[in-house]
Amino acid sequence: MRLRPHIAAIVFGMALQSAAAQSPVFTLEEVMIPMRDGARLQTAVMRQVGRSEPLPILLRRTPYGVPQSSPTSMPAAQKELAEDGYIWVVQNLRGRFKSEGTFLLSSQVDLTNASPKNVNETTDAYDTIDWLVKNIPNNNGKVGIYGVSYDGLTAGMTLLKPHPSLKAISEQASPADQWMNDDNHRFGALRESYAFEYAVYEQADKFKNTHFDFDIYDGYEWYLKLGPVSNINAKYLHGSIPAWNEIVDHPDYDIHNKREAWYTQITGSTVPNLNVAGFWDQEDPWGPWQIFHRAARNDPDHTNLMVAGPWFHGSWHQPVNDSIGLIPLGGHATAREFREQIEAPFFRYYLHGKGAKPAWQGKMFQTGSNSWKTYPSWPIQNISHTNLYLRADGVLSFEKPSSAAYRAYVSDPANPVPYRMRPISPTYPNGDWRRWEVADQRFVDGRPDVLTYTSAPLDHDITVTGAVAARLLASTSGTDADFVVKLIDVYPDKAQENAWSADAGPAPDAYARSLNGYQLPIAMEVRRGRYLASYETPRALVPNRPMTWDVPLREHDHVFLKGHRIMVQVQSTWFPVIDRNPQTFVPSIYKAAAGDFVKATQRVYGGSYITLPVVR
Ligand code: PG9
Repeated sequence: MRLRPHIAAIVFGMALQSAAAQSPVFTLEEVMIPMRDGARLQTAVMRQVGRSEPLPILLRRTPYGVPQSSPTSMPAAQKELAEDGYIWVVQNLRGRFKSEGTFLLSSQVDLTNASPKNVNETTDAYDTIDWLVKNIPNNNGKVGIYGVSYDGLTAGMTLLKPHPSLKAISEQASPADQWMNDDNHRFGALRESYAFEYAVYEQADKFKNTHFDFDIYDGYEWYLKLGPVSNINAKYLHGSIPAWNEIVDHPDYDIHNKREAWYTQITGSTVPNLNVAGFWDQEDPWGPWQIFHRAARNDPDHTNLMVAGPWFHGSWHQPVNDSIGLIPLGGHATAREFREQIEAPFFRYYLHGKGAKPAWQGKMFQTGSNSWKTYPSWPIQNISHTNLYLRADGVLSFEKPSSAAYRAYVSDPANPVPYRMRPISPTYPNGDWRRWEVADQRFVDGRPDVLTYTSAPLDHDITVTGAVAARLLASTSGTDADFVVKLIDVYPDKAQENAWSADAGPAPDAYARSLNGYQLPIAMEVRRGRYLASYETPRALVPNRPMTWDVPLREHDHVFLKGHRIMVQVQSTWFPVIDRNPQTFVPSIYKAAAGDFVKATQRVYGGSYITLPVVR
């Protein structure tokens, strides 16, 4: 069958290139693929130069734009896969760039509605695959879909109604529930800077990714001057960004937000799926685990796999990943190792029929020990749930304190704790956003509104593999409040030899780039008081009444090494990644007025603890 280009075909001719090194590695054609409702989606089809045998198709669906030309060397993210050979297909989602239709920025799927007008990312993927296997010459009839983040979401959503030719999925850093714990919120607490900047990025202009033009250099200062969240529309967007309007119109876990949680419709491992998560993913650290756990409920053929490593959002596709921020990984190039030893063999088996079926359920790069671990099943069973108690004297102890004495601080929305060191760069493009979750927490340690609890230096390694959680016994003098809990690995003061001599001393900027005394976050999370009793119906807190605050801290695989100390920090603001809680209960924080934001006194009681899944 012939490939029929509907838009100008871009074909790269070898004749135009003088040196072989300059030759494109793909031929590239652009096609418009029709969907069931008639909308046509802009799609780039790339064939590896020099590969003429029938090949499987590897599809990626994205809102960020398709390639307009071929690279002259194989991109790092594709290199290992390209050795097996694929027909690479990249498609713009409906309503993005030249793709027709409307980009809703939505993951709603109604599986009960068979109307051709009922279109969503699941049906668009289905129709695309159907068209590809019938129209792309020399394909072997097998299709894989993969991608990171939004691209991963569109991959994951194929689980709901897979095309029969879809033989393998790799959902990587896909969101699962935007209200509960992915990009836009953490258990209903708004990720203000991210949600706003992302909505503008994707919905301000169909034909590009838009960067909001900040008129103040430091993001912390910009958001503080902005005032209440309602000013985003009042002063800047004026209702022009539908995704932002949806966020502020639906503050609670209502029907709309529940419908967005597409993963709840997963019935099992309908197609082999390699789920991939980063332990320091600053955007979607939660979704892949939920997708994995849902599919694991019905996985008779053991085709639902979970991989996680020391990665930022998608950094497993970077050429090199031999450290996480300043933290070295024992000489491992974890990104390349993942692609070479996990990702490529997975697609090789399911799409080329070569190699062995993965005989494990989980593979994690465990930090601290800096080694790959293979788990026949996940979560692992040989763990003891071990509590570490927050004592009123600031000590973190394995022994339960006999007294419920408390520590207190005043949380002031006019002076919130920054979530990363100022000045804070915009989320896009580049800047420091990607790395903030590994930042040394000494930048807030000692603030009067941050409580720090520290253990004695460990006399043996403690391996934490599985779900971490905190349970605070805490109160506020207000009627609403946030509590943020951070689990931190504190490096010894002499963790490493300094790279400078005693006589010459450190070069400018070198001192802070040592690991000595480094406070490395392992897990961090926020809970919002109004949602303690119900996510659907927010309730006011009773001033000064101690309550149990359960703070889930996600799944991890980390060794706290002998000589290190374990630290927990507690605070009530985390700005501007989390919007400020007025600390006065209001029906919707997104409609709060400046006068609603008040200081509050928070107390954290001695019975509070963090539970670690310690490997026996
Ligand atoms: N984290 C981004 C995103 C995915 C899905 C929905 C909204 C945002 C991304 O990096 O694609």
